[in-house]
Amino acid sequence: MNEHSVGPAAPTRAEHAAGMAEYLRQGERLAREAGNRGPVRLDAQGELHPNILDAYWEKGFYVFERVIGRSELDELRADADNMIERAPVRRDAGIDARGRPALGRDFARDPYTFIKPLSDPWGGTEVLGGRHPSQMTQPAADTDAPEDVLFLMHGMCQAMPSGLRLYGHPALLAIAEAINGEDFVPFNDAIFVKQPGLGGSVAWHQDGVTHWNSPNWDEGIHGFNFQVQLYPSTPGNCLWVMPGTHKDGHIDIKRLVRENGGSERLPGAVPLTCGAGDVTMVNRQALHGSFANTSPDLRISLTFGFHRRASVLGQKGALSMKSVDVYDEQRIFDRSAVIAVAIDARRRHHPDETPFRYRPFAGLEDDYRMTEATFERVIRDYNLKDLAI
Ligand SMILES: O=C(O)CCC(=O)C(=O)O
Repeated sequence: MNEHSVGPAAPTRAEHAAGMAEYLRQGERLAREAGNRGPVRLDAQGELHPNILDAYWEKGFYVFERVIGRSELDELRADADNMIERAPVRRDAGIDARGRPALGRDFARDPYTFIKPLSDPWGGTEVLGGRHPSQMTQPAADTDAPEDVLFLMHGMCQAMPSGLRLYGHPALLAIAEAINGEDFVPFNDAIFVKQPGLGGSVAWHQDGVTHWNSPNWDEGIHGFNFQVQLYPSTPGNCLWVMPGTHKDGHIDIKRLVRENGGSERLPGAVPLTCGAGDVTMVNRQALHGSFANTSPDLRISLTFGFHRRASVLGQKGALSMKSVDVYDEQRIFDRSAVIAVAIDARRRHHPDETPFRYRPFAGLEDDYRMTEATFERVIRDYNLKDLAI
């Protein structure tokens, strides 16, 4: 039993899974009705189809199907597995389970976040600006569960060659441009690892923290996140979204849960179920979250987001970048350079693909070719320069 789950109210893993079953079925029905899914459709100019744009702006999410092909998926899985295998054997250990030095001990930012099995590390805490005000159910894990489980992995552009190449994916960058304008900028990245029977919750939240009271607030001001799914994701392990809530301003989540009889199974939410290689796009203002993974299925989601440049420039750092005084031109340029290098890394690996043309770096491509020196200059510890708002 994990320390977060003691107390008479904590269901066992099996009880939690059984208790979720009807809610998951309802969610699947709502998801079918909501639609908002299909392949990426770009016109001859590389512009995203207006129907997709309309659907995204109406509901605050979209599921792009079959974006990542088989061979790229295999590369991503192998690199993600390598990161998982090279994680420290315990939270603070210097070695992995095979006795090798753990990955990332020399990274400026620790690539690994561990939690107790089936716990909710953020709900009801002040962590991350207190944006997860209501704690999810924390089922008791099976007695043979490990003490800690991997929850998040950071720095995919540094730690995973295929992760850097993914960051330069032409269709995904075309979508980012369509949503956030041709001078769009990056946000951050994180890999959510939700192991079957062990993975924790992400309590209901809205991502953005900076612009709720901005005079120019609108439904896109906090940007969006992609999630690239390495495995099929199911209602039991996937991300859930409350459609249309990106338009609602800052939501009183505690009240929503209270008015739902204290239950986190909020009515009207839809599960973003996916096939392997599908990519979800979720507005960072949409109410979203995921439940303790008491299902038998693994989810690994490569999560990375993009902003409008105007949303970030001149803003104070927030969330994991709280100590930053201001995001100035130089910082934005330096972090955006990761995209330029990623495009070149991808071009070398996929010579038959038309590379994305990232307007802020037009004419500067030769300065951002993927070489060892460029890796050291741009990619090493790039996530210290994340642009969180
Ligand atoms: O994938 C998840 O479970 C949570 C993702 C999330 O909350 C986010 O990307 O903001």
